[in-house]
Amino acid sequence: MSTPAAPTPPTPFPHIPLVPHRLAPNDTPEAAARRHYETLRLRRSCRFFAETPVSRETIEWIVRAAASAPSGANKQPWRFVCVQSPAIKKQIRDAAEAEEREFYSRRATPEWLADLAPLGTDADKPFLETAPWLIVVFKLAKSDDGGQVYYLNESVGIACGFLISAIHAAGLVTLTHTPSPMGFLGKVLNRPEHERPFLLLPVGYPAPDATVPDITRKPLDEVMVVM
Ligand code: IYR
Repeated sequence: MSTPAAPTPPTPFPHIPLVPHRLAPNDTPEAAARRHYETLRLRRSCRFFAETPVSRETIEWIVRAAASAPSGANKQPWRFVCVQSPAIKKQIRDAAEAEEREFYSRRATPEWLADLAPLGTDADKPFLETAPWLIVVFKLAKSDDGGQVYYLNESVGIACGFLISAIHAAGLVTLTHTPSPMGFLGKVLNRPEHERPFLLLPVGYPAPDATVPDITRKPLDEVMVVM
């Protein structure tokens, strides 16, 4: 954002030595990868939040982690709008629930509703007010300087993956909420036209009595092909 608009840098970026992320001397890639998996597999999408506050500093580290993601031509085509204002959270909840009522009563196909039924979701979204923070992720259809962006959905999708794992690493929970259509988010949050809503993630501590559906992931041999 600080550099003036320049279509192509006249000279290549200088290269500097890679700073590797090295494991401890007695650690192994197998053990490290497994530990990471064991941590990530504890992550669950959670719809029930405690009102316990989360500091702004925590959210800032989480957003730094997300914004460290790779992106097409390093354009970093994302904005993370972090909402703690109860009044704005209420506006978002009211508008999201209006869309969701349309979705559940009219827009969703019977097959979609049948796929959602076992998860027990409905148009009520109390978590949009109980969670101490809502992170609304916008994708940038153009750079802030008006320049092109590349692989927009891939880039922002990767950043959202980083965001979700950073939330988990901080001992917090979230869920990916995708009210559809979500144009209202740009209006409520007063965002410029080139910022398009992508995902909405409530962030906080789980409620003490939070439950999650008893679902599992496909076994490795169903998701992995080795040749
Ligand atoms: N956006 C709706 C519906 C919904 C869709 C899918 I796909 C889910 O996995 C869960 C919900 C809602 O948030 O309720």
